[in-house]
Amino acid sequence: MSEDTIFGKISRGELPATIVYEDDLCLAFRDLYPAAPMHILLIPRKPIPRLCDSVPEDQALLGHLMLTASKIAAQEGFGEAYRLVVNNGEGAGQSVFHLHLHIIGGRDLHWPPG
Ligand code: D5M
Repeated sequence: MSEDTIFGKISRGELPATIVYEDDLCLAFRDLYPAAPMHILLIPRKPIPRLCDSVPEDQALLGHLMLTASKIAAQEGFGEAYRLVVNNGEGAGQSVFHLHLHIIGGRDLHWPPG
């Protein structure tokens, strides 16, 4: 699992992305292959490969991601019905090994997910 992923490159400005939010700790951009009409990815700048690789020192960062996701959902007009998804590991569908939150909305979301 390399630390340098496409999301690391986007974070450093080496690959293009449609960025909708950024601060010192994280940035958010539109998913290139949206699973719903509204689909944004929120990543920490720190290259944590999977959620399960996070450590107690990441507590404030993880909290910041959750609060920022809520802020982005409001800013981008998701309304009150949206979903946050973290795929942890290949078996769960993770394909980019740089922690990211999917913010998904703009259509009816069913449960359980596939
Ligand atoms: O989610 C990885 C997500 O990353 C998936 O929804 C496609 C998206 N993706 C892949 N490459 C790009 C680029 N270059 N820009 C924006 N979005 C991208 P996972 O949970 O790992 O399956």
